Amino acid sequence: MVEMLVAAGVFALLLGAIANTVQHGNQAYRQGVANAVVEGQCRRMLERIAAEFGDVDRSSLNPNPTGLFWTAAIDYARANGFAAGALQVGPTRRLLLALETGELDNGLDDNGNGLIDERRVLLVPDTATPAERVSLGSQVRELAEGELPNGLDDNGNGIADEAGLWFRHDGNGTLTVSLSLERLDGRGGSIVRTLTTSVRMRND
Ligand SMILES: [Ca+2]
Ligand SMILES: [Ca+2]
Ligand SMILES: [Ca+2]
Ligand SMILES: [Ca+2]
Repeated sequence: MVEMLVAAGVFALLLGAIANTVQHGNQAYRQGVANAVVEGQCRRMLERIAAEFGDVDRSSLNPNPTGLFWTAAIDYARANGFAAGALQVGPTRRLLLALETGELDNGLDDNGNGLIDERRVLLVPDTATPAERVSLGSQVRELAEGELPNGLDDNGNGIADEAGLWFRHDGNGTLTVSLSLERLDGRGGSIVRTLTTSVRMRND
């Protein structure tokens, strides 16, 4: 009888340990899936943005963010062929960060999605008609990962208070683009992912 009780006790302990392990495993699994979703979203958005600049005439950048200068809004023109020996460019395009629908820039979560002052990336295919815009994605952070609004370079990348989307030109045809996304993890925290890429522009 004593052996049976001990065995039952051990069995109960074992079951508890297994349940605990499964629960933690599930949490870790869900966290891993959520991280991968945000990372995938960030990668797709960044690739889409970077694809805008593969055939851009580098002299068309406005502003031209060189040195310690960065920008979250940029105008540019894409090459679309040659005519009479001269490069032809299409209409001036624009990428910019805009406040998410329902958000005001006030340090509060106005639209109730748990994110504060979050942005979306908009593409204007022709600045002659600026009201025609395409959204390239949402959940962009107001500031880049690791930055506080204090005039300092908190994340040590050489520029201060940069936004969740920023462009920089090395002055020699390479444009760096960085994107920081944030999403709630459903457990009171948030998932932040930042990806950075570089694009070689045209020089014609
Ligand atoms: Ca919000
Ligand atoms: Ca707000
Ligand atoms: Ca910085
Ligand atoms: Ca800062």
